[in-house]
Amino acid sequence: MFKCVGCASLQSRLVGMNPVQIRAAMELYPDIRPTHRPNPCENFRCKRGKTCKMNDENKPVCVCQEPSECPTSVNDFEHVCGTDNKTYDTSCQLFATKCGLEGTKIGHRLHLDYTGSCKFILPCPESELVQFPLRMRDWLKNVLLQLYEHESMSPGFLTAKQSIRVQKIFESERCLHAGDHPVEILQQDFEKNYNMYIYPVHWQFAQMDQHPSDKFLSHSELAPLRVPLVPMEHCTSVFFQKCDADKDKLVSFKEWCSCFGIKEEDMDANLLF
Ligand SMILES: [Ca+2]
Ligand SMILES: [Ca+2]
Repeated sequence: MFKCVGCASLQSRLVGMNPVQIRAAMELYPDIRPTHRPNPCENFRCKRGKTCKMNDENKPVCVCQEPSECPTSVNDFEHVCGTDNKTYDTSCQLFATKCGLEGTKIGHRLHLDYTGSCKFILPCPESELVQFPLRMRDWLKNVLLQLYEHESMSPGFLTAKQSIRVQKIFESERCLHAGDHPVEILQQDFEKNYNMYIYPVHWQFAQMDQHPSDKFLSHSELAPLRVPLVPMEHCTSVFFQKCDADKDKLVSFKEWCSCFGIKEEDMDANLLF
């Protein structure tokens, strides 16, 4: 927030001045003018693709942003590939375009597919698709263990409850160390130490299920995990599509768990929160 050094003393000096003197003082120090009101759009949040504008009644409202009003990319890393297989200069441009298509089928289907310009992504063979959850499960477990280790240096990554859950995995001597393990080892470890994998799968779901927190993941809730992975792991898109077993465009908690081989009895969503 703007801080006017010396304003307080100035304002106290205004007391006792005649109107002309006050006007002169205010012209010298415009930031103490009583008309200096905060912009109502300043703290008014709009979803991606929209921007705040004042309507005819002088109230802040969210309207579609013009793609041409988006700041242009500074480097190639800002390009994104849409699910329409078109490269957009920035994610702002993609979401502004999507907003402009609101109410149409094309707009409904347009999502951010992955970061970077569109490129040819190899098709995912069934054999690799089977390996995907194995590697991802192991990775999720390692992410949590890393957060746990960080926690000792700079707390705030995990809640006390989460820390207790991860501590159990961290302290287990049987825990498979992070590394580039062959899929056979990952499979064996999953069977042997199944319990260690339940929490990381639950935890990742809860991390993403925030807008809203309804035990279903929408395309945009999955995006933070999916988007950076797609250009690196060519089975990502197919994997998440298959996760949505009933094809309602949402990945439910049960669908998510079964994608990662979590047993029915360990799919209690009440464990999440
Ligand atoms: Ca949700
Ligand atoms: Ca579904």
